[in-house]
Amino acid sequence: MKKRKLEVAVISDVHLGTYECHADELITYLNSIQPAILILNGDIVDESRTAKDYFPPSHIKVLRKLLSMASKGTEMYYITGNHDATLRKFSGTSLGTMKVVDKLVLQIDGKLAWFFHGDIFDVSPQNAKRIARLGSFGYKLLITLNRFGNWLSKKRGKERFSFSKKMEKNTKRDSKYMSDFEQSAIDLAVDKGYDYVVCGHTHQPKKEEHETKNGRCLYLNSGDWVEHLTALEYSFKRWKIYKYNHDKLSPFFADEEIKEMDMKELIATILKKNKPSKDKESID
Ligand SMILES: [Mn+2]
Repeated sequence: MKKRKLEVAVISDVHLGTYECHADELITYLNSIQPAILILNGDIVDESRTAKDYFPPSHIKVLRKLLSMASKGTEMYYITGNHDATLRKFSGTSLGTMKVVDKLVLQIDGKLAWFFHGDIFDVSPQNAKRIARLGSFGYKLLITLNRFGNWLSKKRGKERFSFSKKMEKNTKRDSKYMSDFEQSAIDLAVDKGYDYVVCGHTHQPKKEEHETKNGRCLYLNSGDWVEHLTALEYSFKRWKIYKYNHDKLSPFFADEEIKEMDMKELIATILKKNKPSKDKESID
């Protein structure tokens, strides 16, 4: 079966380990593409999930599929989100072809694309923008502030991570929050001279060109695999929102190879392919 060749594919907010995650549809999608670069833009595994023992075979299959793609030469970036924040401890490390980062800058066809999950704006988009202007230090500070918010709500006897959950349930749908989120991302990106700013977190797939007094920027959001089942794809020098429910799929075929491969074998294959990075991400 022919897979669609893509230069870059971006998925986010998969929330593996929750009942709401559409893992089967995601496997079907991943089986239909062959991206040179795959960016996992946060909240792929949901560590704040309520049902701790829920991690069905289809969810494990997604992880295996991702490892298999990495072992077959797809350059992969795992950008941490608020639901997989444990991984932030490993930021800057790499497991062979898979790199764990908090944010990423790639040069694509001469344009600069800035990727980050977007939870740094939970503090308040306006304040976050000011702090994020402090560069790498500001970004780390925002992550710490959000973690402090989670810790505080836990201390007060509330459910763990209720802070971010509350943000996602009530505030994200709030159109003021949404427009502040997008505007802050765009303003920061324009400041830094980036052509594209690519987020997740809001679960709202979007592609929108913005012009500010300081410059232009394309805002992109990969949506989610909970409700919208969307991804971002870059090929033929343009970005496109892929919608599972509307776009034509390459017919599904079972990836027998993955089923047979055992986890240790996969990790060994990835580690063997450990090659020096091209330093593309060191721009910021
Ligand atoms: Mn998130």
